Amino acid sequence: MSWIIRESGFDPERIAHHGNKFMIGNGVLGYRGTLEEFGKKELTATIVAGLYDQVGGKWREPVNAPNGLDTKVYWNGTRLSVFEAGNVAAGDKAVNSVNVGRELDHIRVELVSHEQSLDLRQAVHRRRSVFRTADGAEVAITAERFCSAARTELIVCRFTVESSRDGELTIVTGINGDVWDINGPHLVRMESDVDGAEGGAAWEVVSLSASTQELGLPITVSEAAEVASGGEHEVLREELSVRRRFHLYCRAGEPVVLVKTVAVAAGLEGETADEVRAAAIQWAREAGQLGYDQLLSEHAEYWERKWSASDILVEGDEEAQLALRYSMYQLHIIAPDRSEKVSIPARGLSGQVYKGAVFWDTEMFMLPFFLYTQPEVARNLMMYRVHTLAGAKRKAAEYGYEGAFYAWESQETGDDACTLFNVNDVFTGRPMRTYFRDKQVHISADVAYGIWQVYAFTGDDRLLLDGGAEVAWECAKFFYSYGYFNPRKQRYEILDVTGPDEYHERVNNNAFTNRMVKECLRIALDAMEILKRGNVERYEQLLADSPIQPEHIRDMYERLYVPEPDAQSRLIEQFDRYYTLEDVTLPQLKSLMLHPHEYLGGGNGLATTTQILKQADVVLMLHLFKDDYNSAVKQANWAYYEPRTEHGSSLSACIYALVAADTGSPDWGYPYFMRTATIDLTGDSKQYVGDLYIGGTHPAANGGAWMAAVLGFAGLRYDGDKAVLRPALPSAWQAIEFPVRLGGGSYRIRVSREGVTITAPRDNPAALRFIVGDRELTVAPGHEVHIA
Ligand code: IFM
Repeated sequence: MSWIIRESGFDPERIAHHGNKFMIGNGVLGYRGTLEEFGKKELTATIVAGLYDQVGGKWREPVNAPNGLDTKVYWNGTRLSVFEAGNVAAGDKAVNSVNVGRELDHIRVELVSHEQSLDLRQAVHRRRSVFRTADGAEVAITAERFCSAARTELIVCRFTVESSRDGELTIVTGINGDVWDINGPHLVRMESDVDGAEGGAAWEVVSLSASTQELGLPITVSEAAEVASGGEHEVLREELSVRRRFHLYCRAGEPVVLVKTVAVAAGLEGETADEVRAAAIQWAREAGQLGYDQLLSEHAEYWERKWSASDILVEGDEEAQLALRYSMYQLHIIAPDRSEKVSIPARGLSGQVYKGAVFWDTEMFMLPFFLYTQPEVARNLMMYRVHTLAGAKRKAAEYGYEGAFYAWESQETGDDACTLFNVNDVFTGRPMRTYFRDKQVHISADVAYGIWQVYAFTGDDRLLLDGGAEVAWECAKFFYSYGYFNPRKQRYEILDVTGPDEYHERVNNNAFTNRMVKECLRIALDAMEILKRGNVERYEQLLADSPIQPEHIRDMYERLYVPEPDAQSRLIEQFDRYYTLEDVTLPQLKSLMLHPHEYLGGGNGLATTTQILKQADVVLMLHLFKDDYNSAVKQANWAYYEPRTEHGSSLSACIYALVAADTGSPDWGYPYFMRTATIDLTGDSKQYVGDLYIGGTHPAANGGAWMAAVLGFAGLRYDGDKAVLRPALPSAWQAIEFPVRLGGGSYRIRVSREGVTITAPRDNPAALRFIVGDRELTVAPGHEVHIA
């Protein structure tokens, strides 16, 4: 069963895509899948979770740390680089992919072969490039790297050069502070230093230290490097870099091995610059002393645990198998498994796109994967919302509302990084007024929903007592102050909002938003009861002096309008007067586009006056509240909205897969599942909105792939009390098998064409009730149950 993602040949046009596809990470650091000789033009990036900066009035975004893997190789004085090989040949950017394996007499270096791969099982990135040099030597560069899961401050790289002839080898390696920035430069006062005798001691550590512009936070990247076969070296210090130049004599067939241990430390918890620097030096040196094999083995142990908690087997569909595993890999490398101060940004740790901000993507699309496989990570994700409550309260106050209005684009404080002009018009270059920040109020309900999911799923009220109940309560207060009581209809309404479908801004009574608000109000009331029992003092503090009391929230809950399915058509109108919009087909609408990147929403967008929607909206509601709607309603709405959905957001396809499976049509859902699961493998997603670059990884789609497979095709649901399985396998699948954590116990579930098998290990704390089809059964610790 495959665990390897591989690409052969070098194509400069695919550098940005491969940077995403071959990402490595450990939840604290993300390192793009670029090559060691690459620099800022190739979008090399080392992203530190939770470290943001703003330069002047530009967009606030994550800091790209100095690149500690920067390495260049020279053979008898000639540089070996996938670029140099092609550029010397013809100066044509595309030439390298064509030249692989071809002899050209006018070039000094030929790229004989090139391969980049990712071992998903151990989260190790590899590259191998073979060059033929002017003296006829074949020189192979092999490098492997990982972001240590055991030591989250560390990136480790083993770099090997082997030649078919003797020759002079020079390796220049170190830390490059001249980094790619979208709205930078973020790092100032850059200084290099060398700890340990220069050119002497084996564990001499070089460092590059700087501080961020806005908050003056210190950051240091330190590197210990060792070449096993010795040789001489000197330290090269420049304004924005520190490197070592190793001079070696390379004998034919005898590999030269360089091991680099790179530590990245940032003062996120108030550490001083000296403390940060000292820590980075110590981490890099200690890791260097441990050696590559030891570091890899402790890292691999962590990954073994991650996979044993989550790996899915799909029988009969190799492509789906690999894509699903890859989707989970992408989630694992960005999961904050040791911190509750950060959550997962919409582009993971793949760069500065979308300001490195956390959206509703986390709660609605990623949380389920963690809930069912590593509930402790799910708790961390929601604790991030507890820690950023103050920012959400500031935002509500700024708009004149009560309670907590969570940031549409949230960074480390919870203040909103989303700007009022978030897209530029491609025709005029002018910023367009968008209402993501002001009007996507459903974000506060999504946060409350996520908190309740963790509580209901784990049965553990600590999250609620540790601030979760307060978050839900403040969100409910926000909606009470935002809502409108319609005296004529004697009901509360939610007016002037943008639902998930961002092409229709400032609409009234968006069905999804109203239903989510109702859920938020219910959650707040229940959560406050739990708080009252667990911490009456805090409960009373929250209500003291508050103009909004539980009876107000209850009244709104009972009388809030949620659009219902029409009795005849069974359709739910997406928002008031949606049906009056022009009913064009998607191809008709697209045929009117004058620019491939023009924004279809906003004041003047082509979709705004039509029924074309950007992403699943009503259909998402049908998935989240599946018990409220019968199959006929789900089918009717799926059939109506599906041809009208552009899937312009990577959050859309998985929802259509889920609802198709739910209504017993998994083969309708399968193409949507594949689209979701392969998004970061194919790179087939929008790269621009207006002139805004939005490339990067797609964690929400990665989470959506897991949801479609496990919650959709295997049909699993757990409500904190019982698990329900209603499988609907796509034709291509013979079986799906996966581990889950339910109610504090571990289970292995296999759904095949022959039946369902559930296995519980002996050390599970208690038995659990399952409903499979129309059968009800209990799976006790140490038992395996098969239902034909
Ligand atoms: O959160 C999404 C939104 O729903 C659509 N635009 C992109 C955002 C980040 O993924």
